[in-house]
Amino acid sequence: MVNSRELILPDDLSATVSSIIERTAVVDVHTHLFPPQHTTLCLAGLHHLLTYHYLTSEFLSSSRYDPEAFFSLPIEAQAGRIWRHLFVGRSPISEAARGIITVLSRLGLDPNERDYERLSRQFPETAEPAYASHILTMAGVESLVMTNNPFDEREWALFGRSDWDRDRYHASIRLDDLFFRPQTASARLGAMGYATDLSASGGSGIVRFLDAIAREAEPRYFALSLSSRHLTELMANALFCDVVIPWLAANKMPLALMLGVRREINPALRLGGDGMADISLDPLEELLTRFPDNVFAVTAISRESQHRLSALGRIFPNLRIFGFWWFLNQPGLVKEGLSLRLDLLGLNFIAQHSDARVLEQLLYKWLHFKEVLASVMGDHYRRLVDSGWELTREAVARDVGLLLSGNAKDLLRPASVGTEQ
Ligand code: FIX
Ligand code: ZN
Repeated sequence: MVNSRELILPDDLSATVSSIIERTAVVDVHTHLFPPQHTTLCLAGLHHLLTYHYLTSEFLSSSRYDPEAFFSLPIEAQAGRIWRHLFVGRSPISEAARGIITVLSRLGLDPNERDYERLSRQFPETAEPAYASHILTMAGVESLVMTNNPFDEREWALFGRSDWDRDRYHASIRLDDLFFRPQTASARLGAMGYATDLSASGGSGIVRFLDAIAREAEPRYFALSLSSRHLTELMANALFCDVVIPWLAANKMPLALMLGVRREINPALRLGGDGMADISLDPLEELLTRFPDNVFAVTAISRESQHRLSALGRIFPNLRIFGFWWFLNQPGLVKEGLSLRLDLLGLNFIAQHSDARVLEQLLYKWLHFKEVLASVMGDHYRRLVDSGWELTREAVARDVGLLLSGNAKDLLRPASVGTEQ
């Protein structure tokens, strides 16, 4: 029997769950953000918010504006056109468009200002460290994980600097180029002094490379974004199965798999032209079975994959499910998916990642997600209480803490790389 003073009264349940969720700090396991010290890659401000690829593709597909002509405009002209078409000519009803309205409101600006030049003059034009830290704090983001491509020299330069906060900005190493753009990877490996034939001498070159980049970046995981067909191909790829997977296991380094993307289905739209692919989770099931000593953090993009993914999460201890990715990150689908995950997995998943590319997106992505989480958790707790369970504030805070940060911290525990294998 729980001390009755700590119990949440039925009438207070929804409000209590909402306020606990609102105040709980999050660990954001997947973003495309960079620390503000990396001035060329850290994106912030209204022009970048409005030219987010979710919005450029919504604009280009609904306005029929010529993509090439659009992308040749300066960024402020692109942003102005998007504003006038999606925010003045119609209501900003899509999730990405509503996100802009949430950001403006949270920053104390008037989202009903129709004149883009006037609006953009009011928007903070800074990406200074103090401003970035203020935005993270406002968004309730305790720490976040970047996406770091070791084959992109400009991005990788970050790790040559020591003036940024490694406790708040964690690295993750994206291996897409290694497996899906081998020519780019080989060229860069050659430039860094590694053998360009990756499988040469049983993969010892790539092991040296993995050791070196992991020591430099101190990543919390390695990652691939891919389709199920790609994953099937990887299961027959010696570099993947005999070199990379054993290296990850030996170094206790998780591999994040972001499943279901098909790149460049409409290249004219640039990043906004990437789409969704096939949905079979057969190769994932095989991977989880074949490599029980590896930890796989998985998110899948399609609604159709969610049921089986959750079932796999209950069956395989080496699978950590995270977030609602990209085309799936829409309030209706998140609501359905969260409810399914809570029903099948209890509290054993990482509730969300933001995928933010522009600093201030953290403000809307986490707020919108927390609204849905509060409603779904509220319903689940109500059913539990109706069944006779005594619920306390402490229990809710503990559970929400697991979903928003505890399970993420467990995945992101630092590994020490480079020790004898
Ligand atoms: O591969 C990824 O990490 C994707 O999230 C991105 O490629 C995609 O462009 C994106 O920003 C989705 O939200
Ligand atoms: Zn991403």
